[in-house]
Amino acid sequence: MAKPMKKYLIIAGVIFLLVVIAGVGACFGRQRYSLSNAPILPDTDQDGLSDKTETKLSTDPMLVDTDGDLLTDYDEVVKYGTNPLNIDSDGDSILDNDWEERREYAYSVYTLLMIRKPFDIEVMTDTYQDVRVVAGPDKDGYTTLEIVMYPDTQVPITASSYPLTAVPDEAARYIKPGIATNYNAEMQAAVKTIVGNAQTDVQAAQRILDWVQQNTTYHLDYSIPEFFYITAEEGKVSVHNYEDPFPVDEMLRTHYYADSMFAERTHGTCTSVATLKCALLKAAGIPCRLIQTVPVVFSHGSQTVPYTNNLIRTWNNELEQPQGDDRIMASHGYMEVYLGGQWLRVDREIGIYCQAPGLYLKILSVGDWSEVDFTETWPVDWVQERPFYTLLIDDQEPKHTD
Ligand SMILES: [Ca+2]
Ligand SMILES: [Ca+2]
Ligand SMILES: [Ca+2]
Ligand SMILES: [Ca+2]
Repeated sequence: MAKPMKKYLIIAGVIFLLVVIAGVGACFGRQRYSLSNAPILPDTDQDGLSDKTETKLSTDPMLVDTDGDLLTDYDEVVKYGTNPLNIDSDGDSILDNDWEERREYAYSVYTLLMIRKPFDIEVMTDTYQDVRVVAGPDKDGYTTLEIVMYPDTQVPITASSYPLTAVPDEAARYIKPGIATNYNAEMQAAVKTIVGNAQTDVQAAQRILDWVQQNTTYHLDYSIPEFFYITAEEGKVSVHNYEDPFPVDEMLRTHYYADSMFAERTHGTCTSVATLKCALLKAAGIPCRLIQTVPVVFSHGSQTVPYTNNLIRTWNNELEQPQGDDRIMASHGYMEVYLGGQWLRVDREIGIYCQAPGLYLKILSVGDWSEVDFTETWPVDWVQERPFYTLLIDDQEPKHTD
């Protein structure tokens, strides 16, 4: 009996793996990048499209918005799929930059979301999402946001020569250590060995990410989003509402501070591993910031989510059906790294929308978790008392396919 059972388990395992691979493929899109040789290409107007690409597209490599419709060439080509040489791509007399019109050439997901602080409206519009405030904050602290997400966006990855010679001030401040991303001299020396003879920033970053994956392990089988308990004032962290049996000092040592995580080759949840990776990237002189995202397909307790039935595509979110005490905390923290002269989302891989299969909305980016305080507005048990509510969600395949 044992053998057939084992066989079934193996088959089940293979099926599971295939589903995971298929899911990952769906999440990241079809194109795969070979990052070890991401090219160094001049980008005169610094819009994210190389001069070479702009010449091929007949856009102006000296001008960020060639047709003058208020959408950058980069956004038209990479994010929206509209024509960067025509202010009205489909000729219906509505300009490409119209909030609805720009959804007609790429797959997009619309959501109406109520959310409490902390979020940063300034950084919420990026290559994957557009955000605007509708109302609020109300008496309970909820602001209502209108959001359009473009999860199919495939960013072109170009590199800069490494070590970096010129980093704009705006990015340079994200090389400095923070309370959590507290790299030290030992880590700086170690990271030199890890990046070795890397010729580009993308190559160096990839080696650091790989090193962390291969040389550190998840510390114990327990999972808390560490920073939900932590505030930092005047350089000191304090822990609130922490009831886990795991001792506080040990939690801080193995999950929060990058220097001790590095020394012990350990890390905690996604926010924790992002801290360690970010500290090592900073130590390598590569600007890095941490981003926090929230799942927009979300329910809690026994609540059903009829709005997800309206979606054309299926976006599995583990939080859709949390059960009892086994609820999964699936807000997701990862990174944005300044590579090839632009900020790229970096999870386990460079330049992808997300690692987890689901729809995640970026709500803020910070140089260090100590710069943000969730403890006031996000209850520790935030699945029950939610700091964000999706009121409406629908998705749309492109109307035009040319
Ligand atoms: Ca350009
Ligand atoms: Ca334009
Ligand atoms: Ca246009
Ligand atoms: Ca139009």
